[in-house]
Amino acid sequence: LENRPRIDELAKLLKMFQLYQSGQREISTKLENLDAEFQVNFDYNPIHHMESRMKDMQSLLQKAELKGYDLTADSIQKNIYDIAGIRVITNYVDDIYSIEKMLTKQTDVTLLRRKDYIKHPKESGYRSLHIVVKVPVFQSDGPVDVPVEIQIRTVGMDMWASLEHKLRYKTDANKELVDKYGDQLKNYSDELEQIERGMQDIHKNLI
Ligand code: 0O2
Repeated sequence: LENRPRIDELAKLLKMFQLYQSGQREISTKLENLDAEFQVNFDYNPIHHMESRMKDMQSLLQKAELKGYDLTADSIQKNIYDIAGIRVITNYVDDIYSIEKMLTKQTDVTLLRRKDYIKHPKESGYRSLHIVVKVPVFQSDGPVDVPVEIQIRTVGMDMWASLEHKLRYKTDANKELVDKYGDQLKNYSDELEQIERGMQDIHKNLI
């Protein structure tokens, strides 16, 4: 990194990290509570599992630099929304939208951004619902609103995204291989969508 942040900016960034981590915990707890309530009332869990991650400082600064933002806590806070991230893996496609609805209608949760890559999949075949919500974190001197990015996807979409991510970013795959497997994966993404919808229909008919 050419423009490393100054020490006082670094201190601000570390403070911001702590705050965002609290925001992440607030949202994780809300999701866990909703899932637990579903188990009691409907004998069904919409959430298969959840993963939380904080963007590490290096990739945060790299992203800010790449996008041309100032490497200051203020600018990063204003422009980057995925510092605190939660991935929610559901059993079925409909569970994705019910979880979104149940979470965003809570009075202390506000929807800031929404990208529906299920209705509009990416060129690669990537499918997921991405939302950014803000939630208040109560600090010693009062509440501060914190944005948290939530990626909601089915087990099938998650399996697909992990393999595709590996193909594109993790391996030093040559272009030929990336093209070949990329096309194959795009087809699998469409097939998976059909299979998951078909399985959801069976599931609904069994209730
Ligand atoms: P990581 O470590 O997974 O977080 P923005 O964040 O809005 O400024 P962008 O590119 O508009 O940037 O965000 P987008 O595309 O809505 O979401 C980015 C994240 O979605 C990526 O995070 C991936 O996790 C996932 N993603 C998006 N497109 C694809 C895709 O084609 N294949 C796979 N496997 N995942 C995808 P990062 O930034 O890679 O890092």
